[in-house]
Amino acid sequence: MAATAVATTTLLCPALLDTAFAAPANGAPKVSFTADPLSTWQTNGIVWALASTGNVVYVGGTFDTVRPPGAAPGEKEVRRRNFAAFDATTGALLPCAPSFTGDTATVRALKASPDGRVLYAGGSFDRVGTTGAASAVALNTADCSLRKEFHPTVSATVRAIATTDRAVYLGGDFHLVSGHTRNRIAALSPQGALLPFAADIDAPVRAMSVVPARGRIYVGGDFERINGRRAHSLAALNSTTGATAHSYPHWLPPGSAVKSIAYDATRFYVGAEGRGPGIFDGRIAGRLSDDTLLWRDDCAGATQVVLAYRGVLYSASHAHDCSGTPGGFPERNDRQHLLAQSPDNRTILHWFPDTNEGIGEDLGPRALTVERGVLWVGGEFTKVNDRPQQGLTRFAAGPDTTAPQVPALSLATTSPGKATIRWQASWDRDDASLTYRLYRDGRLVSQQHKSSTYWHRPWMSYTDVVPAGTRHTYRLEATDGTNTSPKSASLSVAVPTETNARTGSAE
Ligand SMILES: [Ca+2]
Repeated sequence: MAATAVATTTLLCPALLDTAFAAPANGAPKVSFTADPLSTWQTNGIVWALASTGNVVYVGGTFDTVRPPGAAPGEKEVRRRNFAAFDATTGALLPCAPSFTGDTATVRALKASPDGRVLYAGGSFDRVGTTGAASAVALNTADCSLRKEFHPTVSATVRAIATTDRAVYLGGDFHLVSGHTRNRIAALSPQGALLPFAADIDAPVRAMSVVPARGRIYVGGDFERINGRRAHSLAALNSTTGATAHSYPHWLPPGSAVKSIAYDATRFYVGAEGRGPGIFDGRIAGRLSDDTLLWRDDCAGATQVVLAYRGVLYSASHAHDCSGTPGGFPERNDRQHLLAQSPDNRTILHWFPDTNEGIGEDLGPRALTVERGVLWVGGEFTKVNDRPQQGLTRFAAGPDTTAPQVPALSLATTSPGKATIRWQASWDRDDASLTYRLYRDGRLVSQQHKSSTYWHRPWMSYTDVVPAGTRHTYRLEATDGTNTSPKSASLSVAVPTETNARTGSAE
């Protein structure tokens, strides 16, 4: 089964919560993916939604074509109108390709049924293939055919979908569903009949996550009131009736809105985006059993999506200034667009694949899903780890393929019989501790380990004891344990005699 998140909704299969995996001996959870992207198809526009089931990843958004890995925009393009499907393991483009069309057509939400047999799609569109539709449809995953009985008419954009065995929840901007008043949230049976569930919400719903075991659906968005009472941006509703089960009046400041909700066995997680002074852009964890706030992470940089998978909380944002977060970084010009954190205490883990901000609102990644152990990332980026890659990328448990850059050597001091060589630690996107090997005249003289991040690269040194008056060449290599850098440029050192002045030069 898949753990799935899109920009608007997340559901984690509790069976995936392997507690042994989640809590290794040193206490820090283990990230399931390297930071090296797998070869992946691309889109020519923004990916807003991802869903996965049965070794297929479904991609929705605002795009006209997809193109193979490595192709530049305009090259080798294949027609796909706002929807595409890929083999989750190989990444291959699949023939499942209904066109979602209409004025300013876009797919904003995708969600599989719990049994994986049906894929629900929402957004803003009035035709799917040759069939008329009204912003929400269902596809049979077995053959990609439209489920004819599921054809609600939704009066405006659908931005979030959540599913149980009995209900399909739609959230968004609408007021009417199949001719009945439903203000921004509605539930249908899997056969497409409108259910009595109703909640009166005063502004768009952008995120939903339903917890069947607790009879609740968590709802996030731009709203201030639900069912006639104040509920700023986040609420839990009775999943049968729509009655407000809990609101969280002080969890988010004015100006911040929930963009994504996920949960695991014991907690739920919220990702928020804010505008203006004093806003909240980060992530919050709450306890499912009693709605206690467990932690708030106030990194800056608009969180678009959260995903809980195997004991780690993944998120997409443009994080900058995480100085208040354990393991976090100070304000910098370069923003970090993907994060892995401990769900226990929000500690930022050493996993730093990155995208650029790209097109659209310049927000980088917007959707996440995991299928068959592969993390898929969709959004509006045009680069991944500084290389061209648009709209989609993927990360797997291996292989780790990138060697750390090798630092330049410099001469710190010499004295008769001694030379001190120094260098600044390198960094690696998915290994905190790197090993540095220093060679004198081709022979290993020092091996040192040092932890580093891209914002904290300590200086390192080695004092070599050599006969006075001799001349030597030093080179360095850095390894993450799997990939070893080429050796550095050599540093030539003349070790002085008692009467000789100190000298040293890099060649
Ligand atoms: Ca590595």
